[in-house]
Amino acid sequence: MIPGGVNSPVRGFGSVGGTPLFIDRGKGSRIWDIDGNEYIDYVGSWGPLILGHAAPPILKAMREVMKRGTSFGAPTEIETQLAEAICRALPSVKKVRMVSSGTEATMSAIRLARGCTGRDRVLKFEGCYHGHSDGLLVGAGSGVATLGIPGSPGVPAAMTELTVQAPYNNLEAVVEAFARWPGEIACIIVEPIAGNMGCVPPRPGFLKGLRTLCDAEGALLIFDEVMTGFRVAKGSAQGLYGVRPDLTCLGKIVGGGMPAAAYGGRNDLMRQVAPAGDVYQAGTLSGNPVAMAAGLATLERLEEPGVYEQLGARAQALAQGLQRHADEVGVELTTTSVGGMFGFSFHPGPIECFAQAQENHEGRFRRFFTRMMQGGINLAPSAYETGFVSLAHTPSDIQRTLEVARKALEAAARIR
Ligand code: KE4
Repeated sequence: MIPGGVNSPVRGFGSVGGTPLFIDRGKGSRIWDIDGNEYIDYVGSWGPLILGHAAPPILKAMREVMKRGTSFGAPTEIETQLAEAICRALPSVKKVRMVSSGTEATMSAIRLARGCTGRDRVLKFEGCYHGHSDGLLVGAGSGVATLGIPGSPGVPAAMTELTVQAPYNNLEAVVEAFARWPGEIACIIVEPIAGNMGCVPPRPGFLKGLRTLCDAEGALLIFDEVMTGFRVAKGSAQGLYGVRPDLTCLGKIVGGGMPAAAYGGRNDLMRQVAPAGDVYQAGTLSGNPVAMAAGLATLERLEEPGVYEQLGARAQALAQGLQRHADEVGVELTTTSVGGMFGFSFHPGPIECFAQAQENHEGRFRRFFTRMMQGGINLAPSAYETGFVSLAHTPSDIQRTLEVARKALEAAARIR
């Protein structure tokens, strides 16, 4: 009934083999498949469920709103409250527009950057994923700044010719791009922590360097914080690293598990978004009250003291435990954690860009993933994703996960 049996490709188990789990329900850190098998879940709907599955404050908030209707296509107080919560948490965001997916958020932010600068080119980084809008679906580049080539059938070359790609963590390639296309690059869009090639943090100085180059070249800096927003710190990655983007894209957590995302930033830029300005963007369900309720309940819980220390401790315990066991069984593994997100790759390290990430041992990942699933641990079914802990994950969840991981790592180590 559904292409590949899934509504989003990465769910299809294409890189790990076998049949995707059909999920029946979730509660806290756990999910159950339709055969009744229980799993400790580290996908968390790909990031949104930072409070855990079926979190009581979110369900309560949604129920309250739903009693009064589910959608009006008109301004509501609750969308304004979520906008205020976002602006309160992110000083760089003075105005914000709600949309319904991260793809919409990045697509719209890029249109705004082009509209405000009058320039057409966009620079992105290999291995960073910003959703599936045509101009951002470009194939992996080479080691230098390259012009984008279509990453999918159906994407015309004309749509990717304006997309420049550079290796992540490589400021020299960015300097070269600005030299090659002077005055043509409208913006740089970057995942401040790359979460779609495994979990790859920025090298010290990388983000600051992008800020400096954008200022020098008259380009705008867009942080795609769809994944990192409210995931790694109270002020998101921009707060963690102290670099102020001109525009920020958000998703996942700001919708609390419901379809909601956003883009926002400097007043002088956001004022140019229709109907205040001429840069057009629209959406039937943008600011949907039920989704706003889920997002607002999530952000309010995340404003409580100690939540990011707890999330960081859980993710770090997991990453360090995996590293320790891998070293004990003698399998090459690189692990990372930043706030409530973590990554691991069957690779000796270092991993600072997509070309390096691609050198991971996919056979070992596949074996590890399968043994973890059989052991009741649900991980992202791809070596190029990031794992997420929630406030519902307990120290005993981590301990259980590491017990299963030790055996799974031994099995992976047996693959040459
Ligand atoms: P959505 O359109 O899927 O809501 O957001 C696109 C997007 C934008 N920016 C970043 C940094 C993202 O990570 C994403 C979506 N992430 C993927 C996988 N990491 C979601 C899972 C999927 O595609 O099914």
